[in-house]
Amino acid sequence: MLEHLVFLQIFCIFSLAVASPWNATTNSTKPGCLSRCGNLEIPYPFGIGSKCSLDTYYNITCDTSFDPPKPYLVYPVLSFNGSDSSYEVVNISETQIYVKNSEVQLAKACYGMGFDNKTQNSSLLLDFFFYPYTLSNANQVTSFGCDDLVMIQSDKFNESDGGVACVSYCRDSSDSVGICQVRGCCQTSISNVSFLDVQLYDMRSVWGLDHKRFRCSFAFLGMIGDYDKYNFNLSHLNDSTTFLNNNKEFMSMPLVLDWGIAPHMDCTVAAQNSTSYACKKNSDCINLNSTDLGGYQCRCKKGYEGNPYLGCQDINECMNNHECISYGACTNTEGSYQCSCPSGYSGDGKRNGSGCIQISGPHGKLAIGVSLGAAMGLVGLLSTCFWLNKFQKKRKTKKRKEKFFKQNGGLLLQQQISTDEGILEKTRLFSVKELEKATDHFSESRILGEGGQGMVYKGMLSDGKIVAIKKSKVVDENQVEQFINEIVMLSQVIHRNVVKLLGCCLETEVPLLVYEFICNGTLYDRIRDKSDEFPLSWTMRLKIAVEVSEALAYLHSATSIPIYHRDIKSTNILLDEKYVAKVSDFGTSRSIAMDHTHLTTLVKGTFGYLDPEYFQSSQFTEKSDVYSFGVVLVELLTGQRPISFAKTGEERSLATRFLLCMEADNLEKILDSQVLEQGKREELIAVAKLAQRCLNLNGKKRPLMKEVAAELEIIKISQTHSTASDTKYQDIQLRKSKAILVSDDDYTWTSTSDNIIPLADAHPLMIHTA
Ligand SMILES: *[C@@H]1O[C@H](CO)[C@@H](O)[C@H](O)[C@H]1NC(C)=O
Ligand SMILES: *[C@@H]1O[C@H](CO)[C@@H](O)[C@H](O)[C@H]1NC(C)=O
Ligand SMILES: *[C@@H]1O[C@H](CO)[C@@H](O)[C@H](O)[C@H]1NC(C)=O
Ligand SMILES: *[C@@H]1O[C@H](CO)[C@@H](O)[C@H](O)[C@H]1NC(C)=O
Ligand SMILES: *[C@@H]1O[C@H](CO)[C@@H](O)[C@H](O)[C@H]1NC(C)=O
Ligand SMILES: *[C@@H]1O[C@H](CO)[C@@H](O)[C@H](O)[C@H]1NC(C)=O
Ligand SMILES: *[C@@H]1O[C@H](CO)[C@@H](O)[C@H](O)[C@H]1NC(C)=O
Ligand SMILES: *[C@@H]1O[C@H](CO)[C@@H](O)[C@H](O)[C@H]1NC(C)=O
Ligand SMILES: *[C@@H]1O[C@H](CO)[C@@H](O)[C@H](O)[C@H]1NC(C)=O
Ligand SMILES: *[C@@H]1O[C@H](CO)[C@@H](O)[C@H](O)[C@H]1NC(C)=O
Ligand SMILES: *[C@@H]1O[C@H](CO)[C@@H](O)[C@H](O)[C@H]1NC(C)=O
Ligand SMILES: CC(=O)N[C@H]1CO[C@H](CO)[C@@H](O)[C@@H]1O
Repeated sequence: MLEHLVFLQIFCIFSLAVASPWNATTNSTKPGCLSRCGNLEIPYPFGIGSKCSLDTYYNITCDTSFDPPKPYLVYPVLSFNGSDSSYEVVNISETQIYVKNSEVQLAKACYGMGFDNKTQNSSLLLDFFFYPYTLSNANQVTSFGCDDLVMIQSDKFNESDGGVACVSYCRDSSDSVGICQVRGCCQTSISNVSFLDVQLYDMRSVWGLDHKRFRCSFAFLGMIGDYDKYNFNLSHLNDSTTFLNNNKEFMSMPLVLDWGIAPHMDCTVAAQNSTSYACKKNSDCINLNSTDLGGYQCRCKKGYEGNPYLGCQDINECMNNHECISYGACTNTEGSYQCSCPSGYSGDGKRNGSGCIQISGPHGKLAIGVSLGAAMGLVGLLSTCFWLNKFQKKRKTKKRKEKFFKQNGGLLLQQQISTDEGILEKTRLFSVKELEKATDHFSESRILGEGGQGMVYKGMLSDGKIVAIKKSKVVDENQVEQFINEIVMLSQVIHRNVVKLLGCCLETEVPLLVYEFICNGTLYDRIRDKSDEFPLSWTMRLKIAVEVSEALAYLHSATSIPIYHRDIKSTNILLDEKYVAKVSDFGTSRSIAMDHTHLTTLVKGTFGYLDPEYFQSSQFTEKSDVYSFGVVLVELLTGQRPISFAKTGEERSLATRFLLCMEADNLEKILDSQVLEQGKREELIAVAKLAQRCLNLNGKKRPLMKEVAAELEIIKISQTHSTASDTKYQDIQLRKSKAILVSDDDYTWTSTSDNIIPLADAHPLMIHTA
């Protein structure tokens, strides 16, 4: 019986197998062209030699000096030393091409050169803008180093758009082994782009901190996951040659390119020119929406097979006699086939159609007896398959659900629930079914955004409630811990300016969190969306600052155990329909009870908001949240991004630029023009000074969050009470005596105009000199 089951399952697997896209038995190359180089088949539009490829972009050379021979893409890629080199082709699929060239995929920087002449800096720059390739989102940039920043720019034309960054970090000098996602390594995924500029910087010099630990840092472009399995010796980071020689694997990883035809063109436009149109006989054209450039691909029509770029041939469905119920009754037609039934029977005769049904009379029954019997047997077999599969699936699903529940910290949560009944009250457990229904099976069209931790989907529950569902990107124990952490954390918090967690689902491979849906997007987007009908006015900005500071003050001091958010940034601040701010994303948050006095942890957070003191000491304090909030305040004042790719050196950091402007008595240089227009100068100065105190490099000198909230509240109240709306910001001069990054407590300010601003009573905070 058991063998039968095994046999049945094997049969089932075979009957469900899918045909490979490139059919090896039909010609996949142009007549007279080589079809393979070494072990790799080269299908048209790619081709070896002149006239064998569609055009020069798909031209491949076969280097026979290797054994087996190696194919190369002729399309030249500019390597860092200025000479042309090309990609070795590893594999070609219907939509993607896997290539490698260690020179082009690597960026390195060695600091304090001069005493070591072996090493040289190199940068990583890829530009496919005019070529039919894009970097697939299966790639990522992995950077190796201690205290190094990798900046990734993916917008060819606008330096201020499309930039991301990550910091590779080592905790202390006793660390000796680097491991991705743990120490000495950071990774950043890239979405489908045609341009990439990767640069390495020394974090310590950006912040003026003390000496570097290792001299070199590296960044590699490769596929997600490829670099995760290797450990490396951190001390090898002192010398470029040593590091590369000891980690040869890093140099041989391929990257994936999505390929298509004619970037900057879609099917409708392409089809208008019949000479250049690449989709040949019996094929369909499909637009490539997945790339930032457009372009198209071709596919054989249904009922045809072959290479769509050469022309597709009719499939002779009758060849193997599998399609029709009765033997010999199959007629192949162009793009399809027909089956006939013996006399006395009607129907389409197709196995997967209505088959043949007896009309009447005992003769017909006999005539078709044999084949009908066989067919019945097959139907029986197939239906057994179906039920067997279904049964197996059901059992598997149940087992999987149980496994996931455990793996996802369901037990951890249950434990928490048993010790704290409050969690159960506030956190609802959703079933997978319910959430799949709510999100259309996690359809791509429902994606709201993508965070460091995972995807966020929009969904509608059966009761009509709109929710946001967060799904972790990878199955990783650390992330599971963060998810459970977020559940426990948020179930303790009730505040109108903190996003509400409705419940979670632990039955899936990755745990899912369900939140109230906040409709007006992130503060980050609202600040920059100039096209917006309702650009954020100064009054609204101030209101948002008050709300966020109140939420943080509440987390720091009003909850039973203090909670540090640890990832305050404008993309984690959501705005609802009334522009009420809601703080979100508590994945990295910690309540202080979990880890008593100091939170000595792996540095987490987003560069640009990261407290330099925390970076240096690895000790997260409540003042680290204050620093990050200070950066958000500066964003509200200036409308600029926390890191700028267009600037160089320390100017890259908005916080530093802001502090420099404050020191140079030049606040108006950096303020957003709309803020300058709408805000009264005393308000702007007060908020700017508060931001400056939050950004003090010395955490002890930063105000407490509840002090920040109180000061902002007073500024807001004085704004509403003030009637003199025409006292606009004029030439403000800020004067400061000490060096900017050391202390900023002793400000004086004067105005060049005669408009002496009333002191003390109306604006007591402006003369704050703690
Ligand atoms: C490839 O084409 C041949 C001949 O047309 C056909 O018999 C075969 O089933 C096809 N193979 C696949 C995998 O589609
Ligand atoms: C396939 O290629 C071979 C060799 O180039 C040629 O002889 C043959 O006619 C081609 N077949 C088709 C269907 O194009
Ligand atoms: C492909 O490259 C080879 C060698 O570089 C060259 O001789 C040939 O003309 C090229 N063909 C096309 C179509 O660009
Ligand atoms: C540039 O790098 C390539 C690839 O490593 C190498 O073959 C070539 O000799 C180098 N050219 C110069 C001028 O250094
Ligand atoms: C090429 O890709 C195909 C399909 O993705 C895969 O089956 C095959 O193993 C790959 N070949 C190599 C050499 O990586
Ligand atoms: C190499 O890069 C580092 C960091 O960007 C820089 O400080 C150094 O001056 C560069 N060295 C050379 C020789 O270009
Ligand atoms: C190494 O570089 C330094 C400074 O750039 C130079 O003075 C020295 O002569 C170089 N040494 C060698 C062996 O090239
Ligand atoms: C670059 O982006 C900025 C801000 O998004 C925008 O104001 C500017 O017009 C853009 N420049 C170009 C050339 O697209
Ligand atoms: C790392 O490399 C250094 C120098 O090559 C060596 O002394 C040390 O033992 C290595 N450490 C480990 C953990 O392999
Ligand atoms: C059609 O494409 C061919 C080949 O790319 C080109 O030479 C020709 O100018 C195009 N015709 C039109 C009308 O665009
Ligand atoms: C591409 O975009 C068009 C229109 O924007 C849409 O109709 C089509 O379904 C999309 N195709 C894919 C494969 O997503
Ligand atoms: C699959 C994917 O990430 N597609 C994106 C590629 O880039 C374009 C434009 O940048 C986006 O619109 C797609 O959603």
